[in-house]
Amino acid sequence: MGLIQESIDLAINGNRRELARLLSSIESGARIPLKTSKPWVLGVTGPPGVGKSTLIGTMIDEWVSRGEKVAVLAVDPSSPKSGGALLADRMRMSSADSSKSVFVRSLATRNHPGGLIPFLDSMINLLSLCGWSRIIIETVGSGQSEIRIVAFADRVMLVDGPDRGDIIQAEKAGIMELADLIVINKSDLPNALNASNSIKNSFSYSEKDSNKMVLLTSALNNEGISDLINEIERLKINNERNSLRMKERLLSAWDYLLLSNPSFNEILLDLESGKINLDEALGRL
Ligand SMILES: Nc1nc2c(ncn2[C@@H]2O[C@H](COP(=O)(O)OP(=O)(O)OP(=O)(O)O)[C@@H](O)[C@H]2O)c(=O)[nH]1
Ligand SMILES: [Mg+2]
Repeated sequence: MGLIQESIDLAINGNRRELARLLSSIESGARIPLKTSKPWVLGVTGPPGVGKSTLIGTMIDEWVSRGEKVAVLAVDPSSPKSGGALLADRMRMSSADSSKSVFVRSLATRNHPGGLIPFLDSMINLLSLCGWSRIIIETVGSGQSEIRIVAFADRVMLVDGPDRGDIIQAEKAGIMELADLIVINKSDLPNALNASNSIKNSFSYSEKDSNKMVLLTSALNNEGISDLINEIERLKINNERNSLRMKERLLSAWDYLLLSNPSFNEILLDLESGKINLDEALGRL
């Protein structure tokens, strides 16, 4: 306990090695006692290859120039050249001063069959306590598990490309519902404006979506980034979406509890062999 407190104090005073070590301990199951702080978290998700990491890189530059300290948790970076590694390379190349204001960490869900839930919250709290004023969670895709991860953020940004197929995917998965802000990246490509107009058009028919922002950016040409940051800073917590997010958080905590029940596998076997039925299995759990 004393040692851990010492380590937390060092991390709070800016020791990045200590911070990294604490994050690893949390990832391997340690419960670290933290004073509560109010973290600022943005969840970023969207289909593979739409430019999330590149865009986050430009957003970091903008935030750092405004005096913020930005930490990124890249969940399941799909290739070593994207996600965490891409951002880390980028930060190494930028000036020493700005790299002091940036912290990037990759997380792999495959190491955690029960999901990231038990430690994502603690990691975010620790980062916030250590002075990281803007915390970003990047995930790839728009399925159920991504929804559950971005539900840990109080603000959610969906990034899409100019390709209509990607957008339909997001609508199907329900991530569109959860997002406060939709960004069509690659605005330098021909179909981007069309894609953005068609989303705006579909929102205009629905009362709950009519105030949802749709923005165009080109991470490649650094266009639209400052406007994007302005809009994100201005976002108000939307009660309806907030309650959707709370529901996802509760459901994932519940799933985790269920999966980590020591009798789970035994009950599963009894179900398989027909010894018990579903109701009885639930009762035992
Ligand atoms: N034309 C164009 N290309 C872009 C833009 N932003 C990113 N790219 C390119 O798109 C490709 C994918 O970029 P990433 O930033 O790795 O995309 P990602 O969404 O993080 O990818 P995953 O993490 O693998 O899902 C790279 O080749 C980028 O250079 C943009 O605004 N315009
Ligand atoms: Mg990426």
